[in-house]
Amino acid sequence: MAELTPFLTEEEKFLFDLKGYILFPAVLSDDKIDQIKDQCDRIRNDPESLPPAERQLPGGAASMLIDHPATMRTLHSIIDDETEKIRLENVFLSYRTISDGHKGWSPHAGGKSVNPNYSYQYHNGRIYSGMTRVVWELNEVSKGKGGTAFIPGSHKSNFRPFPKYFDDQDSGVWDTYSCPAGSLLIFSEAVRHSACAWKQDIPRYALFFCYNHINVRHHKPHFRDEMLDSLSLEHQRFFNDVYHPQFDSERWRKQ
Ligand SMILES: O=C(O)CCC(=O)C(=O)O
Repeated sequence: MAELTPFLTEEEKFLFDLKGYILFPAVLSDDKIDQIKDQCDRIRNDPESLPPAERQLPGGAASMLIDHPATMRTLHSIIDDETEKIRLENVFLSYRTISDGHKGWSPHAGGKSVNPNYSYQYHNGRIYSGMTRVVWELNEVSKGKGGTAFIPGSHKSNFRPFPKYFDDQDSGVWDTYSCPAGSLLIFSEAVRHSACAWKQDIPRYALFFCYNHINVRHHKPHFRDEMLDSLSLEHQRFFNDVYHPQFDSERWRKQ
């Protein structure tokens, strides 16, 4: 993988702002993909074969993704440039097969919002994104065969409700992607998006990490203490409670 710049390049920032999502192909090595998939297979089929702390994501091998440099340079560019102001509030595995009967198409979100959860703002040369999904595609995805679909730019659209006819998968306003295994997809929850029925012989194997600004939480907390306690201190900080870190300072602790 080429050397990463500490923040998104001007071109990457432009594309994320324009579309509301960005794809980085082939970020993870095969070796790392295998380690994480092995953990996920065991969670699905044989959780007892893992130590208790690794039976919940993002414990165990998956913890290497919590602050992966390719994620952090993006989050530092679109949520906050200080790591301590970024939270990780939800993680799940999206495992889909061609025959699992998953409902597939389900467009949601989109449009400018003053709701802090789904907030997406541009101000003075920088992006302020609220809830942001970081998706690791651990298997290859072919375009139109089950990756997440988006209406590019819809995080900034003004008219609502969204006209029903544009929610049709064939309306012509939707886009999606193909990518090799180990690719990284990052999108603002504010962009209109949808799951798609999975149409490939290999399963969808995607890990969804949901980040947000430290002052906001959308999901109900569900992480178990034994998993959190097993993480390094650098990783534990992503699960801090929802408050501004200034209250950790000596001055506020004395009050
Ligand atoms: O399953 C997908 O591809 C999309 C998931 C989704 O809709 C979401 O993360 O809000």
